[in-house]
Amino acid sequence: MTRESAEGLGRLGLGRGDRVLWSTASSLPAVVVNIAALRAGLVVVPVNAAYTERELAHVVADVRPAAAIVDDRDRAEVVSRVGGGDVVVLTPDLEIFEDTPRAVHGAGGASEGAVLDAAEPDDIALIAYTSGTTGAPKGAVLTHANLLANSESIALTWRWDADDRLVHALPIFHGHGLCVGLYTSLLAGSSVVLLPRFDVDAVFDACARHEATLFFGVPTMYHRLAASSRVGELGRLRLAVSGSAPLSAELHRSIAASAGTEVLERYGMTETLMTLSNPYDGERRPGTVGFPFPGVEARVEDDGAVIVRGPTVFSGYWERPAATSECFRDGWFSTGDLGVVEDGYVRLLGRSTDLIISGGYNVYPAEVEDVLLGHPSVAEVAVTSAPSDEWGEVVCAWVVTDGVSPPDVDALLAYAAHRLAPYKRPRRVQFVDSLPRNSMGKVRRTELR
Ligand code: MCA
Ligand code: AMP
Repeated sequence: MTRESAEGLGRLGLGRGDRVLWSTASSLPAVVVNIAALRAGLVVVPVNAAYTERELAHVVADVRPAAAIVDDRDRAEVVSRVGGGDVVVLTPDLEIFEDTPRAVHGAGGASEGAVLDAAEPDDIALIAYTSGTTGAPKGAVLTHANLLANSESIALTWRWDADDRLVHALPIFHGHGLCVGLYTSLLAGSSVVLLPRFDVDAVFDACARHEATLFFGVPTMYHRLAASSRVGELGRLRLAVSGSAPLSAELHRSIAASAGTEVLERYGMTETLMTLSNPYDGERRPGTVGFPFPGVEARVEDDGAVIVRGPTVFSGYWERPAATSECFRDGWFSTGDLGVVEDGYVRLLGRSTDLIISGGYNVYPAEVEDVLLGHPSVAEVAVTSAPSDEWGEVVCAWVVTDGVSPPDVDALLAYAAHRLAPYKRPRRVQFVDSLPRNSMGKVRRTELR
């Protein structure tokens, strides 16, 4: 299937190094075309399918794709318009959307019988967009060697083999669902039950019906699974893994008590892929992310900064040399996370940046603030997080109005909804007379939290 799909991409004129934006819900054709593109030496650019026009347009303008694979007409239209009419816009089945070009003016690629899998280890495989502290998402450039190192070390550490079966309910366009879930399943030769979205009963049903051995989730998913009367069914799995956000020690222990399974918590980032994991054998210590994966080195510096180095770490941000050099020192990548080491286990303590993690998705306050400031009645705004049992953190906005228009939460949220993906939208809006600032004029966020 992936050969046919790769040949289809080649016939459109796509060739090695061409960038293909890929933004779809979970489906088999979407997975097939992703693998086909990698086999043909194309660069896949995964994009969250919940992005609004503003967010999608930023990626299109930044990465300048030759083609895009999307599964709805609205996104097809945005890509085509922002791409200046040069982008071939396709469904995952490689049907061309109306009013978009029918061929790429490029080098041309895999025609029938062409050699696939010719990419070199240092060729770019993915450009994965991740929010920067400046508010504008940057593309993390990951090579084939990065993806392979990631999947090899995961498979080794978690004893993943061809007999395994993963119930996959994560979005496929982020590192967790794509590089950990899908690519490692393929490397291990195991099987995947791909669910269209996360739903508690659908997960338990799929685990039972397909005799699954593996489930991976973000803590919000475990929170919901733990609240179900069926939580004990998690105990039938060989391994349940949590990542992307902190799993509370309390939730870890409650699942152990009710299902008899110790969730294995691991840590990673889009830029570094997986770097730390609790052990498969031995104590899975609640509230910690364990030890470095094979081949990865990790250190906690005197100021608590977690830095990592190894074959899974990316080569830099797409066309942003300054941002790239800022986060590397002597070959070590500075994660922005803070931690301590206890008996060799790394315990994460928070972030050195203002990043908010809601349900496993990253939200940068600066991006939300920039958007809200665009509303005509907003004079000043600060975005912070509030703790939430279900989501980990939720987004809160503190707003000073222009003093003319009356505060109107609904209008502000409607404005945000047009410009921000659902997980970035404020859950709480508080109108205040002024924002607390230090002598430099910087907002003191800790006072607002
Ligand atoms: C959905 N909503 C959210 C979130 N997700 N709000 C805040 N934070 C979120 N994460 C909105 C919905 O749009 C909806 O808004 C309302 O919340 C309730 O939706 P609900 O149906 O309950 O949510 P859901 O669709 O079930 O989604 C929850 C989820 C999802 C399944 C936990 O957020 C999710 O799939 N998270 C995983 C993210 C992930 O894969 N992160 C990996 C990136 P309204 O009511 O307005 O309609 S990190 C990574 O990849 C690195 C490498 C790593 O370490 O893993
Ligand atoms: P992303 O940039 O979307 O790949 O998210 C990476 C960030 O998610 C990391 O820098 C961490 O802050 C966070 N993260 C990932 N796994 C964990 C974990 N197990 N515990 C706490 N934070 C995590």
